[in-house]
Amino acid sequence: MRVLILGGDGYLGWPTAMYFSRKGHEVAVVDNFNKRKWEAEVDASPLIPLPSLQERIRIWKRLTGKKIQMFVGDLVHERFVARVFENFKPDAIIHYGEQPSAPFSMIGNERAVETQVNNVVGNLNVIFSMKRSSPNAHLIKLGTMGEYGTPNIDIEEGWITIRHKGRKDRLLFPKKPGSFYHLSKVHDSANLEFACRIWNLRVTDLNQGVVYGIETEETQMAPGLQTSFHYDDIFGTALNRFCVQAVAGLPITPYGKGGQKRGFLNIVDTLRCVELATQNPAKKGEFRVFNQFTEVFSVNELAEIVRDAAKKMGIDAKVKHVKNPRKEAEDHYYKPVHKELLKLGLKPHKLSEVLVESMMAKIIEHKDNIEDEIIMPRVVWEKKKT
Ligand code: USQ
Repeated sequence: MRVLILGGDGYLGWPTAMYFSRKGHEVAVVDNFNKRKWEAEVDASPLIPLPSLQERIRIWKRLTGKKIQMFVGDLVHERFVARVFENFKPDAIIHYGEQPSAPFSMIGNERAVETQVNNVVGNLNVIFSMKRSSPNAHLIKLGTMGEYGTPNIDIEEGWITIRHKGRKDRLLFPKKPGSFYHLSKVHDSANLEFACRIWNLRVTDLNQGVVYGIETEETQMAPGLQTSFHYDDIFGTALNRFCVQAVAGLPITPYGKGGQKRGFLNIVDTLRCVELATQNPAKKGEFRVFNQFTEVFSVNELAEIVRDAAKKMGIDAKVKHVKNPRKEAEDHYYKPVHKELLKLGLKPHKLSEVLVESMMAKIIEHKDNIEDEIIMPRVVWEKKKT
């Protein structure tokens, strides 16, 4: 297959590129390196310094003999996206190329607009390029479980049949997201569903949970092939942050009561889920949604798992609840369905202490790089007037 990966320089994009390339597919990556710019602007360096994308592609070619093509440009520029599609002619497009952080989108007016313009306009340009030059290609779009929020009912996979006043219809599942970032993904989903309906495109929206992990088989094949691993308050996610906090001798920080539940999955399972989606494409005109996570944990449970794993490694980590910078339910019902990827053959790598220990062992190798001052939350959802 000819696989086009949008956001190929990112935490998931780069491991995905190597994964598909190693399996013999023709791979091209697209990136504008905005994420690196945003990281510099908010002072958030990855734990392990990252070679440029060009350099990683060269290392990969030297190691495997396989070429990964690279297009540098911005998805919000319609002509750039059109040129990439006309030039590469993808069979599958894996779209990670968006601003991925909820706190970043909540810094203020400018970042909220930047997030939504970047994500929504970029996605629209992808849709139009598909329609014009690759109408039979399959788009695998990274959405998020956060689109649904935490409703007091079971969460279905994208769609729900509603009976109302004696009539019924199959509709997109109601959305109640918790940040302008998560909202950008809701808008993407609505645009994609509409495009499938009117132009017969085929799309799989992967409503992914919080990803954790630092390594995949391919990132371990040679020095320099690593992916970006963040632990700061803006681009770092819960479990990754907790592991770094434990290694740094800092308290593990559940926000508020810590009863917030989320779906989680290992980075290795992300790659497999994306592969399963490409191997089993959506039908023409179908907007298909998979809830992509393997386990549900509360933030408190995660903190305890990390604390216990740290103890086994001789680290006496402490859990310290901090004031929640977000506006979110801290004690709630959470039951999302996640059957479709299992039906296609996903064999989850569950989170166990062993895995947490191996993550921490890797973090210990780079302990000297940890910057304590970028760990505590700096962005609040609502500034209280004093
Ligand atoms: N949290 C803490 N302590 C911390 C960091 C986070 O208690 O030190 C809590 C948050 O308040 C939240 C939960 O952990 O309740 C998850 O937060 P997160 O920062 O790990 O993840 P989130 O902001 O939800 O976003 C991440 C990715 C995003 C992806 C999303 C999937 O950054 O790209 O879409 O996970 S999901 O959460 O399912 O929407």
